[in-house]
Amino acid sequence: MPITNEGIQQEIDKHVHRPEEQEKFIAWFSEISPLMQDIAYALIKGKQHDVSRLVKQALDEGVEAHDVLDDGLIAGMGIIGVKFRDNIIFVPEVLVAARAMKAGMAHVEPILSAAGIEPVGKVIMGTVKGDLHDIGKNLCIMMLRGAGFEVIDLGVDTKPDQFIAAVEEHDARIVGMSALLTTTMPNMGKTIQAFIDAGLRDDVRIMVGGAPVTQDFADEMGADGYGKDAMACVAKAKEFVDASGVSTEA
Ligand code: B12
Repeated sequence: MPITNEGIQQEIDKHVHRPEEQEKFIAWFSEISPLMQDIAYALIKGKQHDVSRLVKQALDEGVEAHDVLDDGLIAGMGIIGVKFRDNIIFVPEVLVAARAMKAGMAHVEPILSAAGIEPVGKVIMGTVKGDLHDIGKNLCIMMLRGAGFEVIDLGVDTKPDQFIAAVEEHDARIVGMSALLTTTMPNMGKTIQAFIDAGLRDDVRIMVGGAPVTQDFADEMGADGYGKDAMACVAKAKEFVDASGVSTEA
C-alpha cells in the first residue's frame, strides 16, 4: 500500500534524512491504514482536536486500541523524535505534539485500563529524578492497569526516597522506573542503591525502561528486568508475580 497521506510523505521526504530511518518510516506508514496515517499527521502537526476526533472515530469503527496507539500515535511521535533530534523543531513544538498525543491517549486509556476485578499485583511507577518525560511511562501504566495491575503513579522527577516511601506506604512488591535522558538514566542505579541502603532491595523486583535504556544498562544498574515497550513492561511485571518471592497480594 502506498502512503496515502501526502503530509506524511512530505514529512519523510523533507525531514527524515538518514536512509535507514527513511526506510523504516516508509515501511511503517505504507503498512497502516489511511486513518492511522491521518492520526499520525495530525499529531505531527500538533492538532490535538483532530487527533482526539480521529482516534475516537477509529475506535468507533472498531480499530483495536493497541493499533491506534502503535500505528497512529506512536508512529507520529517517531517523526517528532527525528525532527526534534535534528533541530528542525524545538521544545514548544514537541510540547504541542505531546499534548496532541495525550488527547488521543485519553480515548484509548479507558479501553486499555479496563482492569479485571481481582488485582494481579501492585506496581509503583515513576519517571526518575530530573526527567520530565512521561508519555512512555503513562502508556506502560495504561497497559499494566489493563492487565489487572493496581498502579501507583508517582509522576515525573521522582526522587529515590519517593519510590521508597511509596513502596512502604502501599506495601508494593514491584517498582518500574522510566528514563528518557542519558543524563537521568544513572538515577535508576541511584534509586536501586537507595533501596539497598534502606534494607528493602530484597523485598522488591525492579524493572526499568525508556528509549535510551537497554538490557545491558539494566543489568549494569542492578535492575531485575528491562522492557523495551509497554507490552514488555506488562510481561515483566507478570513474570515478577509468577516468580517466587513476589506475592500476588502485594
Ligand atoms: C516528547 C519529548 C519531550 C517532551 C516530553 C513531554 C512529556 N510529557 O513526556 C518535552 C518537550 C517536555 C521534552 C523535553 C526535553 N527533552 Co525530550 N523528547 C521527547 C521525544 C520527542 C519523545 C519521547 C516520547 O514520548 N516517546 C514516545 C514514547 C511512547 O516512547 P518511550 O518514552 O520510549 O516509552 C516506551 C518505551 O521506552 C517503554 N518504556 C518507557 N518507560 C518505561 C518504564 C518501564 C519500567 C518499562 C519496562 C518500559 C518503559 O515503553 C514505552 C511505550 O512503548 C524524545 C525523542 C525520542 N525519540 O524518544 C525526546 C528526547 C528524549 N528528549 C531529549 C531532550 C534533550 C530533551 C530536553 C533536555 C530538551 C531541552 N533542551 O530542554 C528536555 C528535558 C526535560 C527533562 N528534564 O526531562 C532527547 C534526549 C537525548 C539524550 N541523549 O538524553 C530526545 C531523545 C530527543 C533528541 N533526540 O534529542 N521532550
